[in-house]
Amino acid sequence: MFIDEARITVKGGQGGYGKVAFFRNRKGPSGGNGGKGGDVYAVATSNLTHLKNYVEVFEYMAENGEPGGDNHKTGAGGKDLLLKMPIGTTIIDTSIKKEIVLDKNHPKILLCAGGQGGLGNSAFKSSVNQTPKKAEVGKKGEEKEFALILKLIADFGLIGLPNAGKSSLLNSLTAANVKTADYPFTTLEPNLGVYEGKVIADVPGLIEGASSGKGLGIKFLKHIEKVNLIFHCISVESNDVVKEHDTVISELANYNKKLADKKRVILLTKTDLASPEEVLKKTAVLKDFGKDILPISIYDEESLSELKKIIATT
Ligand SMILES: Nc1nc2c(ncn2[C@@H]2O[C@H](COP(=O)(O)OP(=O)(O)OP(=O)(O)O)[C@@H](O)[C@H]2O)c(=O)[nH]1
Ligand SMILES: [Mg+2]
Repeated sequence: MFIDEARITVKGGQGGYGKVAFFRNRKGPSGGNGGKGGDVYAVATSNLTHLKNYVEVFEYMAENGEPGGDNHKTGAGGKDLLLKMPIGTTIIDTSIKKEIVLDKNHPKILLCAGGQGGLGNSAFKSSVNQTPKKAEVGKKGEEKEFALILKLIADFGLIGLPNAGKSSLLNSLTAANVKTADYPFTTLEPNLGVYEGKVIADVPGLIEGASSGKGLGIKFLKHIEKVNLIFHCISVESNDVVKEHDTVISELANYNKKLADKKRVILLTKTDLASPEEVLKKTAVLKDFGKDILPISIYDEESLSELKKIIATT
């Protein structure tokens, strides 16, 4: 399970000043009310899988309302601030310990209301005071502290040797934008992405001996223990796809036999780099290891839609 936590301070915008103004020749007050301060909302998005933004920036405030104008004109309201958070985020108001989960039933939650605008002097006109010089300051917006907690369980796991193209696939399938590069161990920590509400985990590459601490080790495999299906990525560039297959599976088994026995689909990756004959040959060889083999390339939309179909129907 991936757990992410953050603590943020949120403020609604302050209401605008009420205005003191008079019609020409002082025939009466004309000052309008200040505009309302903006509200702050949490809004669910399925594109995000982490709270990193809220660890980096932890103070948020909506826009203030504009002051009132002449001719009874009310000031413009401050813009609401919408904080996008991953669907499934638990939001806890720390002062009252009230918690609510951002989900399909609650996709938009008011965190802090903006303050009401101050009354302009027009509002204070009375039988005894035809020319009031009084106006109000806008009310302050609410200010609260929230704890955010996100717990995600991966539905699918991408595994394979370093450089097999795991992260590139995650980027192609989801809105994740993780680093990919043409050298081993580009990925140092597991990454998550979401496709159609399903969580896909990309874990660092496994090498021979990973279970005894080589490379980045295997501790991150705990994050894919609960997946429904493993995608085992093997690059078409590999000279010995069988050896590559066995190396990774034996490391999985050393970590946890059950994980090695989990349902798997082998993805023969980067097929654009080989001739169709070579792709066919390597696909045939890998058929011995499972009935589901999918040749794939991030540059071949058709192959990606096949993969998306598997994800959508699993
Ligand atoms: N031509 C081609 N290159 C690809 C494809 N998929 C990935 N690559 C390239 O292969 C290299 C490795 O890709 P990554 O996605 O970083 O591989 P990884 O399995 O995540 O690697 P580690 O994080 O090191 O374990 C990068 O240079 C990618 O641009 C593909 O379908 N076609
Ligand atoms: Mg990677």
